[in-house]
Amino acid sequence: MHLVRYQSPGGPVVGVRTGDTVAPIEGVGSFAELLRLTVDELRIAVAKLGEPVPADGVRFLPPLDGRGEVWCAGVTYERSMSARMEESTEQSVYDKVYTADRPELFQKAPAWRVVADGEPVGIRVDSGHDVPEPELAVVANSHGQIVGFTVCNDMSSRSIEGVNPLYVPQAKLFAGGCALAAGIRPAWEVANPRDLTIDLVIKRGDAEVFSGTTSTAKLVRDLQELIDVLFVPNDFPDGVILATGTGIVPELDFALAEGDVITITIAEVGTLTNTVAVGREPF
Ligand code: DO4
Ligand code: MG
Repeated sequence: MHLVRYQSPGGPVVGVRTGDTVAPIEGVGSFAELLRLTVDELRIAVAKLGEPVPADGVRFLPPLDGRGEVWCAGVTYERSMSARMEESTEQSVYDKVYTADRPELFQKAPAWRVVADGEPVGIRVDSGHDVPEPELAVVANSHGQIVGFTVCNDMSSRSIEGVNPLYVPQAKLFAGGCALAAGIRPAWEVANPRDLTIDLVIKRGDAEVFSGTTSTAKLVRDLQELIDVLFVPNDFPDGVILATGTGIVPELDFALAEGDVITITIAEVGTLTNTVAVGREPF
């Protein structure tokens, strides 16, 4: 089962996708409302469904709305640390944060900036070296409880971050820079979120130009602890999605190009596919 948001003639609908059908959740008008329920309330809500329709005629929207936000954790896998130390002029910040008590957390995008599955993701016109970052994303309700998991692409400019880590906001926050898969797999259906395979495939035309794989077993941070740190100074009245960092970074000789098709698959959670576009349009 996946919790989904989808377009209908009357506006966005919140529903449940099961196999080839989608059904609205009765009495829940937005994802913000859904993410104000406790996990126990959510389990009851998803049992009260309206009339199902075939999923193949449905346009799915990102699973976040209202004041929802996407945040990211960084340098949570050894590979992320080593790749950044290789590209950066300031290496020590990365090994320090990898082992520090306080994780690196940054705000990635408000709900309205998030790109849906199937839409283009962006790279900046003023960046020469860009990569996708395939990440397990934890979905938390307004109470700080983990309600489920989805797939996030934390698109990143290696050339901008590599010059100076203080440029991270510019390397990470730009039009089309954050994509989320269409559905949220409820937490109660994922037996062990710390043992999920993450696959990344990048195609250029018919050619596969990059593929990589990792496992969330290599993530060095506890998922609930990351959420707890996020909630210490903030409230998230409409919920928050926290991408937990990348464990797949291509070698330095690989860079994305316009038209590349990026597919990220996380076992038990979902798949996210986007094509790369350059610049601010058409996001
Ligand atoms: O330190 C910069 C960001 C790191 C990041 O996004 C990641 O490790 O996934
Ligand atoms: Mg990242």
